[in-house]
Amino acid sequence: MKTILVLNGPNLNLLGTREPQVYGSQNLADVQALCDGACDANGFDLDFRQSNHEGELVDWIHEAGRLHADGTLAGVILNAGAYTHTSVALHDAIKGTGVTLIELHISNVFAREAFRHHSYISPVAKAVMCGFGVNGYALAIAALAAMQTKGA
Ligand code: CA2
Repeated sequence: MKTILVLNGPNLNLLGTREPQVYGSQNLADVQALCDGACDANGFDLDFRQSNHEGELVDWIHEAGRLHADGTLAGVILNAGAYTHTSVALHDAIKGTGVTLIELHISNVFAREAFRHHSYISPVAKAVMCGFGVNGYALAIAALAAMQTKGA
């Protein structure tokens, strides 16, 4: 059974504590449980992590690249939080490993402030999802399952 690595960036540990109109009322543990159910339903193991530190996220992308090359990792779902809009380091890490990665945002970033419209992740991501709320995580897991089946 292959693993899906779900990575969450800065401040996502605060999910459910404020801005429910933007991010909903579920917390990160709820999101992990949602991902667990979606991985069970699609025949994946789940590895779910969160960090407020850019370098730690870079290290985890490198680790994912090794596991992807070994054939034990189906792909990465990355909600890089605000690092989406700032991090050349994450861009380079994803590009350098060649890992299959879905960029995910809970909110529709294009309906928000202009500084959220640019992403350093999108050019090196396999696909980009935003605006589906936390249910986007389950949709992204189903999308990775479909990619495995169709070899996309
Ligand atoms: O919509 C998303 O998932 C974002 O990646 C969330 C980031 C934001 O910087 C991106 O532009 C879009 C922010 C995550 C912080 O989330 C919090 C939620 C509730 C309370 C505090 C922080």
